[in-house]
Amino acid sequence: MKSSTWAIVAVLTFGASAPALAGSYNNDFSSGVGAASLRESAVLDSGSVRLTPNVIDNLGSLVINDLDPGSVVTSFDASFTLAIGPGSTPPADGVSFSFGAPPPGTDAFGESGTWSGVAVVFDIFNNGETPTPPVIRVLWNGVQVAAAQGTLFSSGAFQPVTIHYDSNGLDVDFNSGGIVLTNVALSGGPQSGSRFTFGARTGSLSAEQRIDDVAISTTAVARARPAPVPTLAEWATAALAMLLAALAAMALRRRAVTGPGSSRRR
Ligand SMILES: [Ca+2]
Ligand SMILES: [Ca+2]
Repeated sequence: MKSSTWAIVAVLTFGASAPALAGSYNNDFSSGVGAASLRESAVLDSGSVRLTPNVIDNLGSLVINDLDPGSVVTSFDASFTLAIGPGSTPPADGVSFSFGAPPPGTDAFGESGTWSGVAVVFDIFNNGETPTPPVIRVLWNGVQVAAAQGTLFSSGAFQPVTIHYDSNGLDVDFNSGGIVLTNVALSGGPQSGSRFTFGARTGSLSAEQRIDDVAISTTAVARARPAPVPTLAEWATAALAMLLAALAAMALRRRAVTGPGSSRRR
């Protein structure tokens, strides 16, 4: 059999596998936010994104466009730097990194993240959370699934954050080992249409809250399963059925012309 025939047989027998897709967003915010949008109090300022100023009652978000339209993200790597401060005493309220569905329209959101999906919450003010802030909390569809306490306020210095997700779960590293969470399970994984976002809020107390040097890369697979490819046996069965039908039609035609029951002889 020729190699091209073997290739066709292989595809018919085993089906074509879905190709891996990939998306990315990289920005040092020296000249705009790129394929993303700023909401409410968030502004491009001094080469970074200032999500909130050190002023009470502010809400600001950066929403990155869908990196993998129509696909499901199966793993991602995100890194950025986070600066919290100056602020009031105590400072409030915190910053979120999310991969989920942001509110529709242009509404901003704060430290609790998007309405669905995963949110990594850098919570600097105690609203009664457990454990007590300052704490990094991981929310999955709004439910806390992991948390680790540590210092988050940095008096305005940028500190590195890395976040990794794959089939083993979510890993978070704040300030090069300062606060670490590993293999946090996200049951069911991200949904198609999820977007990477940052949010921050101030209330009756405040803090300046900034992000910079955002780098995100994904791997993804197509959401819709391709139509099943018939197997070789199914092709053979279909071909045999067509052949039998053709033979039966020919036999009937012959009987109609020459057979004893032919209407021509009546
Ligand atoms: Ca920058
Ligand atoms: Ca809080």
